[in-house]
Order: sequence, then structure tokens, then C-alpha cells
Amino acid sequence: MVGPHITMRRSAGLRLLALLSLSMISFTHVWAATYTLYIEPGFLTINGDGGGVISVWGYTDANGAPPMVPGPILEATQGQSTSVEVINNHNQNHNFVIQGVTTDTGSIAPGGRKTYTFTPSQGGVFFYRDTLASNVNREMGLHGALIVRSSTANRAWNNGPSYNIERLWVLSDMDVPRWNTRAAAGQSVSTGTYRPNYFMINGQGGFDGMHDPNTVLQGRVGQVGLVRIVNAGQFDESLHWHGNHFRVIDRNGQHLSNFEWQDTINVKAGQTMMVLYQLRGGIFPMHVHTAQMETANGVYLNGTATLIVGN
Ligand SMILES: [Cu+2]
Repeated sequence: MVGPHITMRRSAGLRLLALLSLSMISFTHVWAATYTLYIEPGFLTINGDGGGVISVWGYTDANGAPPMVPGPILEATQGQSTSVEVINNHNQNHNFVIQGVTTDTGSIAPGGRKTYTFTPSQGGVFFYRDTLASNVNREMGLHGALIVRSSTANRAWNNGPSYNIERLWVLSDMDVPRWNTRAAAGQSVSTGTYRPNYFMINGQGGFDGMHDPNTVLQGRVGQVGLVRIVNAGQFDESLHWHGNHFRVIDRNGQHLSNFEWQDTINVKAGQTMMVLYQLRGGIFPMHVHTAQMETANGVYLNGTATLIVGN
């Protein structure tokens, strides 16, 4: 699921460049980023011990393409008009809400479409998801992240702290037998019981998450990494960076003025966090301090884990 993310990011960037040069030649106005997302049912494969094939619903970036979990990375710039068209190719109602950015929670009927236009004023990372069906739709995979960039490159927000490299970590959990399998079969889900048996970082268990170049925080010693974190799951996650301290610069959309030094942070379910970290030499694990979340379907070692690498 990482390949499509890269493709999406590059093509979106090229599209922006094309739009920018057009507007410079012909007329002066604010250029816009545009995205189209398709809601599709399908499967997510978790590799490694305890892995499996999970029925999911996801946003994706091409008509009829497999669902992406998390959905495509959306990128905007502070003060720039952005629009996202969402096309529902599934047989149930869905929606698309960016927490703290858009407010329309109305349904998109099967076969229907809706366009959301917004101009983000604040830089950072924002959680988008389907808010319908008592979290079932979000749990099934209909979630992702919007990155709002500063007007000048490599700052966490306009006039905010600077960085050299960046990563996005979207955390999620799924109760496959009680939620995914039933929902995908059109059966009712008893939402009072939620006992997730899969825990993911960027849609992968740690078996892949510890090797994925888009997830592993890797760079040269001394470089500053910005990690944007979205907890799209329904369980709080305590992330522990082995042998390292980082600074929390934003919690749930609130820029912090006194950055806090931490080696473990609790990212609450449905919330976001941004941290800055200066790379040290070595290879260090980043994992969750809840044993259950270090598993896939009860088997250790998988789940929410990646690496921090300085060379
Ligand atoms: Cu630890």
C-alpha cells in the first residue's frame, strides 16, 4: 500500500506545478490543489507472523482500484484553496470529514459524489475519516491524513520550527472477527464490543513497518526529522522511542510554544501529534508500550513498530 502513496504524492505535485505555471502565464489567482478519492471495498494483507487478509473498505486514488488503508495522503498549503471530490463506489452510505478542517457530515449515497472545498489556515497534520456507522466505517479502513504545509519549505508551519526530513505515521487497529468480517458480509456489528486483533502503522504490521522506507525514520546523524502522527484507531497508543528523546511541538492541532522533551508519548484515539527529533547514530526501535499492540492476531512480534536509524 506504500507504492500508491508515492505515486499519488508525485502526481499531485506535478499537477500542482502544472497549475502553478499555467496561472503564472495567463492570469494571477490563487492556485488550487484538487484530489479525487474513490470509496472501494477490498482487502488489506498483513504480512509476517500472525498476518492475514482482512476485509476492508478504503479511500483510494483511482476508479475501481483496490482500497488504500490508510487512504491517499492529501497535501495542502496554508492559505491555499483545496478541494477533494469523493466518489462512493460502495453499496452503503459513506462520508468524508477532515477533523478540525471540514464540517459537512452528510452522507454520500451509493453511486453518489460530493466535493469538499476548504482553505486550511493552520499548518500541521489532520485526521480524515468516515464518521458514519458508530466508527465501523472508520475502523473498516476509511481513514487517512491531510498534511498542511507551510508557505515556505521545510517548516512545521508558517514561521514554525524547521526540519530536514519528514515521515507520516498513521496508526490504526481492527477487530477483524467481530467488525471487519461481519461488516464486509453485510451483517450488523455489535459496536459495544471492540477487541482489536490487528494493530498497524501506515497500514502495515511491524514485520513490514520496520523496513518500509516511508515509515522508518532514517537519515544522517544531526538531521532533524519531523514526524506527523495520526491515531486513526480506537485505542490510545503509547509510542516509545528506544534510547532517544524528541520534542512534542503540536498536540491535536495545538501548536505548543514550550516544546516538551519526551521519550514516550500517548497519542489518544482519534488525535494527532507532531514531534521533532534530531537523528543520532545507530538503529533504535520505536514501538508501543502495550504488549497486545505488538502482535498480529495474538502472535508476537508484529503490530505497531518501526525503526529510527541515523547513519
Ligand atoms: Cu520500549
